[in-house]
Amino acid sequence: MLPYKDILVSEIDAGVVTIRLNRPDARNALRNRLLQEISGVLEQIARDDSVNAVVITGGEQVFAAGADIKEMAALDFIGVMSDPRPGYWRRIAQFPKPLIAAVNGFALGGGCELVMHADIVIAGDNAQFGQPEINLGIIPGAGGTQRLLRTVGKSMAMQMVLSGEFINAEQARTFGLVSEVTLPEMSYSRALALAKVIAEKPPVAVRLAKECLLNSYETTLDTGLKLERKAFTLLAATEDRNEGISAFMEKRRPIFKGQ
Ligand code: CO8
Repeated sequence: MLPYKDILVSEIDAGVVTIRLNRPDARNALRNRLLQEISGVLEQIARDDSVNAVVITGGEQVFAAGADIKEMAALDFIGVMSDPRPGYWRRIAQFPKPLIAAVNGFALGGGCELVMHADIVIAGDNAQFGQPEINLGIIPGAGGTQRLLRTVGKSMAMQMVLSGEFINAEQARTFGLVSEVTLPEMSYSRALALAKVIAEKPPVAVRLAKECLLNSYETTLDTGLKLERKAFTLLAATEDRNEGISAFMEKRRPIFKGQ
């Protein structure tokens, strides 16, 4: 992997790479460079068959404090119009492999939106999630009015976006923003363990399952069911399906090859 400035990227470990946000002095504020690095490394990983899952994490007290307010404050109307950030976010959203977030401390604004780009979220019990953009006279701009509503429902999304108030880890779990709450010192190891479990599964099936699940945001039930059926049928042509079924019959562990 290339050296990065705003993120730390681990070596590949059992098919898993960890991306750690690394701007502690700015509370991991998501300046353009940081988002560009995340989207760039994810694009690289998407093409790398030896990586099957990614963990993204931040610091012990702050996952990410949102967009870099100092950087964005310099942008006028034209600047915001031609901002490259939506392109970075789109590329992160298009990452086809499982992305698991381990979140401790504050995940605010763009930080909370980055969490919502993850497929699974493990939170330390000190985590706090919020969309405080309203306090700056703006609104969320990377999915905070759309993904948040689809995730936590209308009332809680309205409450968070209109009041700017934060919710804690347990509330986030209750409302479906995170799947598990752990002790803060356990959130990363739990996310990594989960990523390793998923990395052992047949990669093509994992990829299609993710695609089908995410499609449920975009389509009607009928269209989603058709897409699911097509993906299900497609998997009948894979060697890994034969291997999975043979291994079950032969009472042994399957060895998946991603084919
Ligand atoms: N952007 C830029 N710098 C930041 C940010 C940020 N989002 N958050 C913190 N910093 C910087 C601080 O300015 C400070 O820098 P310096 O040492 O040079 O003064 C340093 O990080 C440390 O910050 P604190 O002293 O505040 O650290 P604490 O540990 O006391 O508090 C918090 C941590 C609670 C995370 C606090 O820093 C905070 O509330 N940050 C802002 C949170 C926020 O409002 N996020 C939403 C951002 S808005 C967004 O994501 C969407 C678009 C934004 C466009 C803005 C256009 C005007």
